[in-house]
Amino acid sequence: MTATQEAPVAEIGRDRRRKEDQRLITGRTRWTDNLTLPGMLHLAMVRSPFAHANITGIETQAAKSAPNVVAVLTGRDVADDQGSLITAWPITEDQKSPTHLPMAVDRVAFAGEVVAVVVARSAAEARDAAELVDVDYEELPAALDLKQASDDTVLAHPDLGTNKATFWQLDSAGQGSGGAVDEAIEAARAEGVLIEREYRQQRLIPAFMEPRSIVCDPTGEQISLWSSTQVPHIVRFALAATTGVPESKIRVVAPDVGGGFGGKLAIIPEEWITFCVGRRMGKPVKYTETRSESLMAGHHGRDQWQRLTLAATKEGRVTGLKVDLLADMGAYAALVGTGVPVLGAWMFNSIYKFDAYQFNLTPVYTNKTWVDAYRGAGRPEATYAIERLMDELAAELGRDPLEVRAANWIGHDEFPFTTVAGMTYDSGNYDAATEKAKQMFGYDELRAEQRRRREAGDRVQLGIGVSTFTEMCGLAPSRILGQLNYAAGGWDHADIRMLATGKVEVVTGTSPHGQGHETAFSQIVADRLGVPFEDVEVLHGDTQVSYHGMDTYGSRSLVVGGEAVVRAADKVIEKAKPIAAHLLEADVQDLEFSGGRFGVRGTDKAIGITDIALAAFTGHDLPEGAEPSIDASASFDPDNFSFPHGTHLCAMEVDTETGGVTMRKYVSVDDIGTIINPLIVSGQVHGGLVQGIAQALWEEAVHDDSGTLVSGSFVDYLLPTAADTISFETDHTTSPSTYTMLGTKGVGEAGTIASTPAVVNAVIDAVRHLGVTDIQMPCTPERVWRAIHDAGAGGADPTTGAAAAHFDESTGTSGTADRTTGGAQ
Ligand code: MCN
Repeated sequence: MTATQEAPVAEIGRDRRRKEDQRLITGRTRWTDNLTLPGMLHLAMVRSPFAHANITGIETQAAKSAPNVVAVLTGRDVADDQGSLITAWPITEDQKSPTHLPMAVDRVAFAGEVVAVVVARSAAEARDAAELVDVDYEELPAALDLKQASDDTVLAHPDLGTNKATFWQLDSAGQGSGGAVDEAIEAARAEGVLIEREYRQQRLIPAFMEPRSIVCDPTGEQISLWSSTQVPHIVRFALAATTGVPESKIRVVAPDVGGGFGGKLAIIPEEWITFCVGRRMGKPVKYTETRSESLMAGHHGRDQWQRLTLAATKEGRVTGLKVDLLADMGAYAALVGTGVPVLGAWMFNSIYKFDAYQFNLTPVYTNKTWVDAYRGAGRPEATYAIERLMDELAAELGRDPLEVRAANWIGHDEFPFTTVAGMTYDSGNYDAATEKAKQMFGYDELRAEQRRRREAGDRVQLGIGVSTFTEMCGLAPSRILGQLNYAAGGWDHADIRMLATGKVEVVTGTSPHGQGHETAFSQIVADRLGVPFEDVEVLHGDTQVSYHGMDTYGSRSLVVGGEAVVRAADKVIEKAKPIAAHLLEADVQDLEFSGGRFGVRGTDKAIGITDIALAAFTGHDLPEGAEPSIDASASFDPDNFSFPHGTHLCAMEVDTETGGVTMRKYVSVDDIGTIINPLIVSGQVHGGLVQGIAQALWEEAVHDDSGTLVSGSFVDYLLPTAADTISFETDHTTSPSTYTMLGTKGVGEAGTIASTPAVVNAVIDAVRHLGVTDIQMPCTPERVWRAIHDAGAGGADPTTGAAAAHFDESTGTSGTADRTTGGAQ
């Protein structure tokens, strides 16, 4: 036992390739759909082709007689078992939430809703037989357009009497007064600058790589459910709450999951149906959705209309912001769907200081698939609005957009800073991130080039887009969630098991689906306990292994789950200390822990923590009263969110004759506090950027007049590939969070939140001199061309935005637009 051992290299901050990569990238893992159990049956769903219809009859005989069909069950057949799927976040006490049965019984409320399920010996036979189920529908008028639906002329659910779920407000002048913001608006109208705009957040589809798949095995002591989900703990809770089966009798396993992006943050009808059918059959059953089902009937994201009024002085100081938001809920209140726009409510003010703010939210039901979290959930929508508005303000004042932002943002010496929306930001340095981004981007040079090209009247014009964003992540302080009527807490949990062989097992309540927790959490534990990175194993995603947890979403896993790991590690050290003192024949007070070893100050006597784990395991020589284990557990509930920020700069070239757009340069400087694994972080930023850029340029879920999803395949829903993007330049600054022991902030959504406005601002900046002040997303060549054409034809309306006046949802043909069109080189 000596203290003279080399201290391990610091793991935190080190580029580590992901431990998970080998099995994930080579496809050697077992996805849910790979699972085959003895005697397993297969399910296929029968789905409504109508957006809104009464079910007047279902004929199942032909399907039942099909080869190898074991059963056909309709909603009525399981009526006694069915309860409404839960919504965890009714945002007000009086929120109206339509009953959401996993299988419709009398009426369907969106195209794709399940009306029956076929059980067969193979998936192919189940699908073939599903075609034979004959459902009689009586079509009803459908509420499809968000704005029209808010007028209640056609009801998505006639029994609710309205499409409006509720009304929710945040008002800096006190609930409902509106005084402060109205005063700011009137003052700006009289002698300042007033920017009034209406922006559309189009509907998006969280198109993860692995479609959802579920296996239920009811044959054991417990009912086991494997699901490609982000939230095994929430699924277990929801199944117990809606089926009456005790939680302790349900095991939910999320094996390796091929992405989620919020789209697997739910208890989905298909999970409930698979669980229910498995129990009824008494045999293992499996359901795997097709890609078409995934796009059509999984939940969608965004889908809002934002009416915005920004008040400022002539000198460019923002004085107030009013937001009136219509949010499409789709047919049902999803798990956290109504809460998504509420998350945005605290972000419209972003990094800017002003005194008057009012946010008015009306969530509206329509006859389309329901809307829930999609990467960023509420925060990208808010960031888009404010970052577009700041550009409009700069344009109105004829000033540089970064200069106008800098004049309004919180100074780095002003933290912690409580915003007009009531959030207290932990830390940040907007000047530093912006300066770094400007240097990397070559901001001044590109502005000079832009001027030259404008003066020369080039066909291809250059635009520069800015987004100086912040977001709140690390969902979430339970206390705040409680105040917001959220049904659960926001804590997370970790167990650390110090094995006798010197290895360390870490159990986390988070449930990664591509984020690399096994690697990053191993790095944290390796540093904290001074053990080799390779000796740490991180377990997750099985409620039997990780009994407590709140899963993965809201960029929470590191700042909540990772902090629980830190605290558990510290408890391990505390537990090991008296044993170390005993074995070293020293006083506890004289011990210091460093590099994985307890040493006696002033001597060379020391003992490694893994030796203490072995000593505890044998129990041969422990101090009086010591447990024969140094394992420890910790739950962590954050005091606050964490507030990453950054500056993103984008250069776009726009062909003024074709409307084609080409990205030339993208620079991001993110500040996420302490970074655990820079390689993982840069992967997260890159992936996030692509998703945000895709909203700006390509993706849109389009329904036709009957409510059928037109962009129902990847031919029409333009999910980008690596070939569609350029090589991004990413870097960071570091303002450690003051709310986490490691100083970390989340990163999983930052790229998506920041990039959409940067890109659209760049496209508009390229053609602003032609009179264009707005182009609705996605900025397809057609929309860009129309905006330029209409502005040139005198159609530009500086108050409402040229293209907004011409935006026609029915011709919103982004689904068939060619993303390579344009050829602006
Ligand atoms: N990290 C780090 N240092 C930091 C912050 C994070 O090293 N300062 C690491 C973390 O340890 C973790 C990863 O970066 O390995 C992401 O961490 P975090 O920001 O905590 O986000 P979560 O792990 O909670 O992941 C959720 C987030 C969300 S909300 C969406 S949506 C999203 C995303 O992550 N969906 C993803 N990234 C995704 N990545 C993949 N591959 N697939 C998805 O579906």
